[in-house]
Amino acid sequence: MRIDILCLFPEMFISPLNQSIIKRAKERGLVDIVIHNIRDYTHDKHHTVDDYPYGGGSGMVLKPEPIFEAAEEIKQQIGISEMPVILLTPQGRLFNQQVAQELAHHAQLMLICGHYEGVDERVREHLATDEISIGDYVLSGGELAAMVTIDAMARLIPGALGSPTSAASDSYKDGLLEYPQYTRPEVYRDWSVPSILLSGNHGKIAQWQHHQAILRTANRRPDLIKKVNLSAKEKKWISENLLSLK
Ligand code: 6GU
Repeated sequence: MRIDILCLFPEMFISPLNQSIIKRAKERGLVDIVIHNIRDYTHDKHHTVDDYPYGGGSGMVLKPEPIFEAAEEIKQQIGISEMPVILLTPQGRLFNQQVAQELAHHAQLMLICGHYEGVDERVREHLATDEISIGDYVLSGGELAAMVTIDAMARLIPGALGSPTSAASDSYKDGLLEYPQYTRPEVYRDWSVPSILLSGNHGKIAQWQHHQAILRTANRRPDLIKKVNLSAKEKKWISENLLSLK
């Protein structure tokens, strides 16, 4: 997978993309991330990337020319004319695990990070093929949002994680939050690990974990539990136990 990023602050990406799972995925050749500074595609003496909005108003708007020229040059370099071009913007569709899965299937992606008050509308209309927001809050720019989406995608690429089952057992994979996890010591400050986990009974353990996952989801994220296909037994179990949870 090759990801080209167009942005105004390339330095922001250096540390986050060179740690942990993304670093390993890059080293293994699973993902190639190329960062481009939109400013490098300007032609004037001051390398102008933004201008005042037509119609007035506060803030500046990113000019279309450097963004189009950067995107076109990159497509030409790679040798493909069509690729998904994603504009990171608070006005985009909401990013979630399903969107991460969908995007992780592409061999090439271009991410455009907006800044200031916004991006000239012609970039949305004639260059972007998709617009994504990472949540209902306003960031100073699309760079952090791009990193969030790249992290979520990279870990889905087969071979990126240490264990092939890690991604499959993640929160949200089956629409449920994760069950509680424990490691040694067995007792810490009087707080014991649930005894079922020490029982060696793998069937019972799996059942406990599943029950914890659905209870936790029902408790904390009623919006998510509505979308999960639960058996009549599971629904009954939730209604009986919902109030007993912290
Ligand atoms: Cl993608 N960009 C900005 N600037 N703010 C955001 C966002 C993106 N997603 C949520 N807030």
